[in-house]
Amino acid sequence: MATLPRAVLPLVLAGVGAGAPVVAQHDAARSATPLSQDDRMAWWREARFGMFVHWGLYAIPAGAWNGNTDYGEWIRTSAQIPLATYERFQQQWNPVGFDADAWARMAAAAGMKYVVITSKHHDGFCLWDSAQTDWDVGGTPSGRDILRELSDACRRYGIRFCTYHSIMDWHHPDYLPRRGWETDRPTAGADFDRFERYLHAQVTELVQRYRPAVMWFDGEWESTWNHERGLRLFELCRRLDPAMIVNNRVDVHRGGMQGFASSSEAVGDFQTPEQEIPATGVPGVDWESCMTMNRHWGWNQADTVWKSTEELLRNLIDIASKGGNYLLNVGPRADGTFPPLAVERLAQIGQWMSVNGEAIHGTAASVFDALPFGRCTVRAQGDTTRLYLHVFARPADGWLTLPGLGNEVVGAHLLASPERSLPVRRDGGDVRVALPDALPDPIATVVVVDVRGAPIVYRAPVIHAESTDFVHAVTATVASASPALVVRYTLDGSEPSPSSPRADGEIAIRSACTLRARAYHDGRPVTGIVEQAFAKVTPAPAVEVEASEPGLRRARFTSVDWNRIPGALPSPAAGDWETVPAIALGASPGEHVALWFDGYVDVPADDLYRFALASDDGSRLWIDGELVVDNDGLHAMVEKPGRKALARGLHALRVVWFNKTGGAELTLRWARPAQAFAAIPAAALRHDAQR
Ligand code: FHN
Repeated sequence: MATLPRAVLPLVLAGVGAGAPVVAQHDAARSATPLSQDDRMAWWREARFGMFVHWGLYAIPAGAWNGNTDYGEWIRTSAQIPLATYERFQQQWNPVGFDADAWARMAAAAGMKYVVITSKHHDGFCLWDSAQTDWDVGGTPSGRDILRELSDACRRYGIRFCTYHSIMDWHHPDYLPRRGWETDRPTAGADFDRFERYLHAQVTELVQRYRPAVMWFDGEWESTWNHERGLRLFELCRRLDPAMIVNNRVDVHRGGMQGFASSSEAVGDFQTPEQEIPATGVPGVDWESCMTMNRHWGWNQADTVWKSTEELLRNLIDIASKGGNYLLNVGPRADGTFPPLAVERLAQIGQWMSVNGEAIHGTAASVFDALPFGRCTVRAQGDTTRLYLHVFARPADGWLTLPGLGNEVVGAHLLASPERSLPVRRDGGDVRVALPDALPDPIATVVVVDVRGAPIVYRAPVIHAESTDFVHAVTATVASASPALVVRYTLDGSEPSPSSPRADGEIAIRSACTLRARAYHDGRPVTGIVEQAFAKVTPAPAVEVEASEPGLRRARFTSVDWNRIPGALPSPAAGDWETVPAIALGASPGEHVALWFDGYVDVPADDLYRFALASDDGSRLWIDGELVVDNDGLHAMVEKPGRKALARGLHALRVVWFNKTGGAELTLRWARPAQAFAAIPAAALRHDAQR
């Protein structure tokens, strides 16, 4: 479905430049009426581009320790620096070159609409004078309140002030787990609930003192943090400031660096891919790719591997063309100045944005699939739509082809030269625009194409269904690329025609068939035919069990060093088995551990059952000896699907899970057709009666 720009709240934003009026930090969103998600996200979606700042005590060693020069903000634990040694940096903290206005001015000039600064990174050191701890700038010779100076400067320069805040804390005595190598810091007396209260108190300080527009959590992946704690922290943020945006790392479902939550219970206002750009956007889902300019987040003076301005700008364009935001990082030096190579890139980005910023800010995702010449961003403009074509590579014939564009074209020109129209012609279902011989910008020249009405893209419709096989029935839908197209379908294998039924809603399928569909515009077929076969399947028969008892049997293996589940599982001794009521890990499962669940699932009725197996690290699900879900391997929390047609009665069920190190999670859910996923009830889990 074409993704059109969402309504953007009229924002009262100051112009760029010292002395400009203060930005109304949450605008209309601060009104007493309940805030809609669109209201909350409006300025953020309009922004498209922000600055990440990783700054703290780790900038003092600048990435070097004991002869190794490849450290960054993780230096305290990567270099295994004892706490007492690391604490000495606090007295060396003296950022005499820190100029918050200079930072804000560079961000604004680069076209960045918000700044996210590390209020506290994993080392626990706070860039404000917190009442909760002395491990902060208040205890340094300079004593400067970095967050106060930067938040004030952001307001002066018309950009939003935001804070990154790490849940993981390598300094606080109540935070667990300790680093594996930190044998000199006893855990006796450590109270994680007390740490959670400390965390809440500091977040409350940050919001009440500095009013961040975004709370960017991180460090949520260790076993002591869980969904319940994340939900409490998210709800605290909502209570403190309903207009404040909170990322998905407040919770535990982001699934590693790909950053998109994998669970329906996950909370957070936007998804957070890191150091990567997703292949496509996700209509209706807010997301932001955070990336470095070189190879480190925190300042590393030896890091010479800097991305070019071309790469950084094309990342911004690619991300915006997928409907996402780009959070580009700067790691300031210990004295508070930006590295010169970062300053240079920000200025060059700013030059491009000063000409082409309207092709980024306030735009929505492309209405096309891949474009060989570059990218597209979109802006609705009343009864027309503006397409911004970002040309990375000039086609050999000098023409840009817009595949399947069905709209009438109002006009086309270079964004930089609106006075000069470009030739446009229709070529069947495509529109083509002639480029001038010389493209003004080698990184990305923006061509504007204004079209009448909402975008109409003659892209083939997409068939969706929970499953392509079924026992009783299955429901299918056919999605169109544009609301201006009519999709017609057949179920008897014949070609759709203008008189075939419209695929406007759910299509019930009760017998084996092939669904065929194509799109029409003004009665004309304008796409090819898509098709999907659906099969009626016979449920696997239930197994005969002489006698069974409630619960599953579970065996625990320790000291395992698996990267994948072995083909031949170790044989548990009879005494290693215990009976459990559910497929769950229980308290603190630990590391280098594996669990084997064995027994039966009591299926209530003949049907096609879908399964969702989620785990950190690997897991596999067998039903009646058939591998139904393979979620094996070393990974963060990831959910994988599977399905099997099962007759009413008992079916053999086996789940194997392992955790090598770090986070440990395991959930298995199931669903019948058109039902939501849910945990398998304890009453449905049984095992052979003890012989
Ligand atoms: O461990 C951090 C890392 O230091 C950095 O802050 C990035 C930026 O998002 N986040 C974590 C790694 O995912």
